Formats: sequence, C-alpha cells, structure tokens
Amino acid sequence: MADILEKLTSNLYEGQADEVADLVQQALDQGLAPGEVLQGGLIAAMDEVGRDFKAGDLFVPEVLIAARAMRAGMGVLRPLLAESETPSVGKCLIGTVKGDLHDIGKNLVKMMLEGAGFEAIDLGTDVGPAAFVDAVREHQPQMVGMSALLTTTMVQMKSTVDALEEAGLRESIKIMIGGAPVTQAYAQEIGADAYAPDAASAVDVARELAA
Ligand code: B1M
Repeated sequence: MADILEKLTSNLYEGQADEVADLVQQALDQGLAPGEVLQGGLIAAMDEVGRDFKAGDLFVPEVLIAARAMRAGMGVLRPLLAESETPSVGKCLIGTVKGDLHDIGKNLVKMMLEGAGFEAIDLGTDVGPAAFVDAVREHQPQMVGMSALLTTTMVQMKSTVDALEEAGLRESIKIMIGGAPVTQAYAQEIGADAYAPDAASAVDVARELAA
C-alpha cells in the first residue's frame, strides 16, 4: 500500500500526468480510500513541490507540469471524494484584480491551493470589487485571494477590501493578497489579513488563515 503512494508521489513530482491518473486508479483498486490517496499521494507530492519551489530547486514550468499531473489525479479522485464527502480544507475564491490581465502567478497559486486540498474557485482576471462581492455572496468562501502584477492595479485590492466591508462581508472571510508589486506592508495598509510572496508560501498562509 505504502509502495503505491510512494510511486504516486514520485510520478506527480516528475509531472507524469498519465501515470499519476493510472496510479490513483491502482491505489483505489488496491482498496485505499480516496481521502488516503489524496493526502498520502497527491497532496504529499505537491507539498514537496512547494518546498522545493520555495527553496529555488524547482522553477515555474516544473511546478506547472506537476500541477497538471495533480489535476489528472484529481480527475479520477474528484467524483469519489464528492461521494465520500471528504471535506475540503477550506474554500477559497481567487482572482486577478480589475484592469489586470496577468494570470500566470494567480493560476499557480490556485493550483498549489488545490494541491493542498483547498477548493479554489477561480474568478479569472480583471475582476472588479463588485464581482468579488457577488462571488463571496454566491460561494460563501472562508478566504478571498487577490493577485495584482501592476502598480496601477494593486490599488484595486484596497477598493475590493472596502467593497467587502461596505457589503458587510468582511468579517466572514480572510483576505490574502500577492503579486510582484505587493508587499506585507501594503497588505497591512489596506486591511488585508495576509500577504504571500509566492505560490508555496500562499499555501502555508492559507493553512494558517483556515486554522
Ligand atoms: Co506584463 N508587466 N504587462 N504582461 N508582465 C509585468 C508585470 C512588468 C513588471 C514587466 C516590466 O515592465 N518589467 C510590468 C509591470 C510594471 C509595473 O506595474 N510595475 C508589466 C506591464 C507594464 C504590462 C503591460 C502594461 C504592458 C503594456 O501593454 N504596455 C500589460 C498590461 C496588461 C494588463 O494586465 N492590463 C502587460 C501585459 C502582459 C502580457 C499579457 C503580455 C503577459 C501576461 C500573460 C498572462 O499572465 N497570461 C505579461 C507578462 C508575462 C509579464 C511578466 C514578463 C511576467 C509575469 C509572470 O507571469 N511572472 C512581468 C515581468 C516579470 O515579472 N518579470 C510583466 C511569473 C509568475 C509565476 O510570477 O505573477 O509574480 P508572478 O506570481 C508569483 C508571485 O507574485 C505570487 O506567487 C506567484 C508564483 O510564485 N503571487 C501570489 C501572485 N499572485 C498571488 C496571489 C496570492 C499570493 C501570491 O494570494 C492570493
């Protein structure tokens, strides 16, 4: 049993999407529960990817390839997890703010969050404050993540925090922000709960916020 999870972890780390999907099925056929395959195989591997990315031993393309393999594995697991009602670690909305079309970093954060067991709802790019507010009402997440890559659009993060406050939703959610021009000081200045400098740190921060 441990063998198959080890194989799964190493194949995911290497980004072998087809093998990962096969190994997930094999693990299930051997009698492992979907939640065990998720935690001990897929999430364990993405944790390792996150650690190595943070340490500078892996780069963006490798992380994206591993995340694609993660999605292949999740394709097999998702219907079973829904059936067995394995709880997600938390629900997170994520989007790139209004006026900003950069989404590579945001997508990476989303994939890493999913890799860590979060349900991540992607609002896409160019997401205005009103759209964040509507989505919070609709999905009732524990967390909202905003990404901005332009100094001219990061101000939209403040507008969104204000809009959530005005809508009476601020207390029900945690807000994490990130993106190249964003800093911890800026997060404090605009009243966000947290800042993460990269996708792997975003997972650590999300875990803290969800705790
Ligand atoms: Co644009 N662009 N771009 N661009 N672009 C930058 C950001 C820029 C720094 C380039 C430069 O001039 N040196 C500059 C911004 C300058 C500034 O404001 N200070 C810039 C500019 C000016 C522009 C345009 C205005 C150019 C123009 O048209 N004149 C224009 C704006 C369009 C718009 O958004 N309205 C524009 C357009 C584009 C493309 C469309 C061509 C393309 C985007 C494609 C896409 O995303 N689908 C693009 C790209 C690719 C870049 C660079 C080269 C790379 C960005 C990237 O993807 N990095 C960028 C220069 C650079 O950064 N070297 C640049 C890789 C990615 C993995 O990193 O996004 O930082 P990053 O995400 C990291 C962290 O920041 C963090 O985790 C991620 C992974 O570790 N993170 C979060 C991100 N979001 C997070 C959220 C979190 C937590 C962590 O919590 C929720």
